[in-house]
Amino acid sequence: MAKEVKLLGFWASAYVVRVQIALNFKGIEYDYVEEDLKKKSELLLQSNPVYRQVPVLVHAGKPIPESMVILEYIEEAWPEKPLLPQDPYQRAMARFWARFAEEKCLPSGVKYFTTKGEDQLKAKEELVENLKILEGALQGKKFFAGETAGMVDIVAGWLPFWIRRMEGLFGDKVVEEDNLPHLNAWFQDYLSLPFVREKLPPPEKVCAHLRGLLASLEPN
Ligand SMILES: N[C@@H](CCC(=O)N[C@@H](CS)C(=O)NCC(=O)O)C(=O)O
Repeated sequence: MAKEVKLLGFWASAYVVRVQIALNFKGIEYDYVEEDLKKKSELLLQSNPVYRQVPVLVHAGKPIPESMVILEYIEEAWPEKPLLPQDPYQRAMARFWARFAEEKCLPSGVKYFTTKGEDQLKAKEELVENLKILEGALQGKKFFAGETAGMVDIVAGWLPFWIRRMEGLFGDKVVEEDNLPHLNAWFQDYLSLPFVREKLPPPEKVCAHLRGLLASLEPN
């Protein structure tokens, strides 16, 4: 029988993976529908006519696009096992850091991945600067949310997996014990959480996919 929740996704998308991790954290059952991004389904085009992108969460027939919006929706629709703190100030600050991770760290990570030479060195500097600021939000805690992971961990959660893949591809180190000790420890702690690990795509397959993306950026 079809489930009440459906997720339209693409296996190598960090945006999709974060939604899968949140659903897994909450213990929500769903049907996963893999999209061919070169030949998008009618359901995807109708569900997200503005951006035509994955992820889209369909709950009781109603589509919700955009991963950050989906995460907030999941939190509100299934309030048990909260991802956000109950205290209004702490809640606001969690949203602040989630937004910082999304609006500052993610674009600088993309810049690092898509540039070369001098430009990549500059992009790396900018990325490390932003990660130092983000590291400050850990404030000696194991996770951004405290003893267990929460919203900020899931939003910033692409970093541990995808940064390590980029480091492997470029033979470089961005996050290590020496420059970002707390974030480095968080990388390991986050990736070892069972509800996270279960939803990560195979690392080798992701490396091959990233190599393909890099090749597609090369001028013909
Ligand atoms: N801001 C969006 C980004 C989603 C996104 O970039 N999805 C990509 C896959 S990683 C996609 O659907 N690409 C297909 C396209 O743009 O045509 C979110 O957070 O959900």
